[in-house]
Amino acid sequence: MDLIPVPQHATVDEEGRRYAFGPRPVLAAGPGAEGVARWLRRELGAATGWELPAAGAGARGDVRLAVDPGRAEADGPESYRLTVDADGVELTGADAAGLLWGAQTLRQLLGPAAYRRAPLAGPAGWSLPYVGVADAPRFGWRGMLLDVARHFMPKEGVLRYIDLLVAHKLNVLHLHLTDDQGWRIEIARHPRLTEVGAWRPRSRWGHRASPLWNDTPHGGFYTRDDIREIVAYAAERHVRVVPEIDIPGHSQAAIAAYPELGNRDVVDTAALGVWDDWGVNENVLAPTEDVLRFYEEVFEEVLELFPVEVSPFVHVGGDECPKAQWRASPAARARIEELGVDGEDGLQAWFIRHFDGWLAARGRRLVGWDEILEGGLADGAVVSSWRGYGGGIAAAEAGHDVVMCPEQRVYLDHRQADGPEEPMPIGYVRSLEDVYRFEPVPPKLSAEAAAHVLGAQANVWTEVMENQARVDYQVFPRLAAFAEAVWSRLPEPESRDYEGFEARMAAHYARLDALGVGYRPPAGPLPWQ
Ligand code: TNX
Repeated sequence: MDLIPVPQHATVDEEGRRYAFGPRPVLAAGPGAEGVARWLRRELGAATGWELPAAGAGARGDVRLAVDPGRAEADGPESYRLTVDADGVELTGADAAGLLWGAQTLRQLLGPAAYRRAPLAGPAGWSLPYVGVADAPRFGWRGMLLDVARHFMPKEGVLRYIDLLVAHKLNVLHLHLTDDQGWRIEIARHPRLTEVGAWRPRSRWGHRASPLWNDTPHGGFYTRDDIREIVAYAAERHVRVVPEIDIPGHSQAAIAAYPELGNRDVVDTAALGVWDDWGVNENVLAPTEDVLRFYEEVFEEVLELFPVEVSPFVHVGGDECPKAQWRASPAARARIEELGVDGEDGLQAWFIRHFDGWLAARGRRLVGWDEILEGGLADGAVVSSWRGYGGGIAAAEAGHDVVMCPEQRVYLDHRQADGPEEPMPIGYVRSLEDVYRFEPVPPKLSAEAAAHVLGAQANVWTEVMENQARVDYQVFPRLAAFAEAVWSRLPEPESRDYEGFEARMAAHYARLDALGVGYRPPAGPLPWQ
């Protein structure tokens, strides 16, 4: 059946029988299934030309959708069951999300043409193999981080990525909205964040073969309505969006817009522009009450734009905050005294803990990179473990929820093969096989601590990805391997059947081709890549 990610249980008819659709199939959707019915009409309708009208009273739909909450207990949240036989398609989800994931399986079974936006000419004749599938995800957090700060991805691209996540049964989009190199979300109260902070004169090193790298200015941002649209689009597709506003490091774009946010007693922050280089930046936020208020105002708007149903988790960064300016700044030293915190690290913890409480009081949970562990955290805070598994292990053992995204495994900015022709010379090699053998739960965790691993995400940092073609190249096919590692219940990493996965990938490449995804070809980059 060549399904990716591989389902928990699947059987296919031994006689090879198939259900053949007529030219005008009808759809029966039970209560709670209306959203997925709409999705099928829109997406499968585009590829097949079907209108999928509602089945009349007493008529049996060719496709029958139902939500059966009773199933959640036995099969788990987001689970689905799919049967195809002489009676057509029966798809039942434990919830609407499960139903949507089942619809992805259905689409894969229909074949690559089901991923196109218009029917192909010629004798169509859609059919499905008789199958029985019972499937459920291993983890509730199956995510991808998209860094839209280093290089802006226009709104249409983000919506397309939401569709690509859905096609792989992934359900979290972590949007890295701010960094030294750009501020990408309009904040009405502080307009200079995007008027100034969304634009940089040039990026000093793009991709070596790119005609864009040389002194090309770069910028862009999402308006408030763009964000509302992205969030609504994701919500309809059962994708949670985690907005990230990175503090107190990675903040030079904000300081360029509002110099009072920086450490003015040690640097002339008014002279700073949006950063035109990559790496870890020393221009960090000043540890003042005014800065806290400013960011509370920012987060107030963020919470308004990202409602709790779609974004129960809000990311505050917390990574890579060099302390040199705080060490040099008399004002920061006085603050350390005044607050009675433990040096510069204590100041960083003070920042994060402030927003931890602030977000908790508003019904949200803070997420931060594993540096936030340094300094003590409230119980509800979630840790993104990126510097390997260590932070995640420590956090889980201390009772915090964790999202695993170790750079050694799932940083998709790192190159996927060695070789001089490889267009992305960043980091170490993280091959398709490496990603396939990614295991979110380290074996040394106790069962109790392992229960704190909410799941995992693949991180797409875009320093060297200045357009969608480059993002596609880095993300695919590795995201397909990642999806299987977080959705499916695979054996231990060493005993995983990578060859079997590769064999199934042949069918998956055809789906990606139909979708127009510019993945890295298995034989290596094309000459223009
Ligand atoms: C580290 S991961 C970073 C990012 C970079 C990335 C490049 C993390 C929390 N910080 O700012 O883009 O490495 O691989």
